[in-house]
Amino acid sequence: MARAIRVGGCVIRLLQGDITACRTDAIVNAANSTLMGGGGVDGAIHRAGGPAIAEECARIPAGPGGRCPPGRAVATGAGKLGARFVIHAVGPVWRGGGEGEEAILADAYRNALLRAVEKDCASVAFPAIATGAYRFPMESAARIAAATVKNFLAERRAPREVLFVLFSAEDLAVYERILEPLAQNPPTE
Ligand code: AR6
Repeated sequence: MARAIRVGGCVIRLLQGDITACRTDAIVNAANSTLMGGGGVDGAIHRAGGPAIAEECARIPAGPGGRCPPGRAVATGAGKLGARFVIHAVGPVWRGGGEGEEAILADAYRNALLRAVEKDCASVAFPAIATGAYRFPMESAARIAAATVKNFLAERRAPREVLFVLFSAEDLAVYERILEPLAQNPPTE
């Protein structure tokens, strides 16, 4: 099963665990539009990173769609985390798939990658955005995540390393299955 694939000189890797332990340049947060924290991975990131992250989020001006509407992403510092930045990306709430959820999820990944490139990040860790409280089906979310990241890396050749960090062995297995056919040129290490 594929745990890593190469794309345009970059690598996509799969890991199981807690994303707050990642020492990548950036950690992506599955946030909500208020950017004021919540449960799931968002709660874990704010707890581990400390209050500096929420303080910085609070200074981001809120528009009609909140500080960060679904599909968008904003970068802040990472407080006490081992990363340099947290990139807060907001996924769609799953409402059956007829409300543009797939396109919004792809936008969230693309915009998070754009923020990472702007901040010169060589490595970025993603959780499975929208697959928890927002109920996006894991299989379809994994396909969108893998395809969007792969296309971005093929075109931009950055960031050099993208990790997908899955909380459960079951979710990791879904990603492994989806990455497998994309692994035409697996790394040798
Ligand atoms: N490390 C890696 N993955 C995790 C972790 C962790 N520490 N904790 C949870 N996951 P969710 P969403 C996985 O609910 O669906 C929040 O309240 C989890 O198993 O965190 O985008 C926000 O404030 C799941 O696969 O995010 C928003 O209101 C994935 O992370 C809302 O939830 C995403 O689950 C966002 O919902």
